[in-house]
Amino acid sequence: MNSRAIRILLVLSAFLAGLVLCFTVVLIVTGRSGVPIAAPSAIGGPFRLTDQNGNTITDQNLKGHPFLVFFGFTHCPDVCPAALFDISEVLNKLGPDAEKVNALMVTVDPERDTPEALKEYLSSFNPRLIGVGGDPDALAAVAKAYRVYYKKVPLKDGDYTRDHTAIVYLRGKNGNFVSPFNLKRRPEDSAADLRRYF
Ligand SMILES: [Cu+2]
Repeated sequence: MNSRAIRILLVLSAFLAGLVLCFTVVLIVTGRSGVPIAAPSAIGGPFRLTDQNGNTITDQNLKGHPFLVFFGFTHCPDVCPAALFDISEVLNKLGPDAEKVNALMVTVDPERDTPEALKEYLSSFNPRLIGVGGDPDALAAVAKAYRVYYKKVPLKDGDYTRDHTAIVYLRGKNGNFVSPFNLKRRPEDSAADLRRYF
């Protein structure tokens, strides 16, 4: 074997060793979470709950229009009111076209968020917003389907708050999952984005 062939072999083996290393790193990185990343179609699912007027609301009722959905609660100190405010701004920007979209807050605090409490709370925001409550087990099942985590956190005064996932999801008019919806931009930009799904 001449020296040129040896050099080529050395370069080749270094390249292969690098490939093996890369592959191992990829395996470690992707394997670390232990759970496979959910396919988008696996986020969310059918539900049968109660809106702030005491009427039954199901995923079937929402078909035909895209909808935004997030999980929250009326006693939330900051995240939920901010999300409701942002969504209201987007709906305001849509004007009459706001009728072509639905927006839901599903409660993670069914003990306090009765239909009456949801109705009272949402009266400060865009009237298109739907507050969704219902049976705690049914709500837990919906949250699980959306990969939403929530937990009761006791406060010093004997009261409690809730930790919760605060992602706003966009679902298409067929009920299919589209993506998390970005509200960290100008409301007119969010509104323009939503129009693409009418
Ligand atoms: Cu909140």
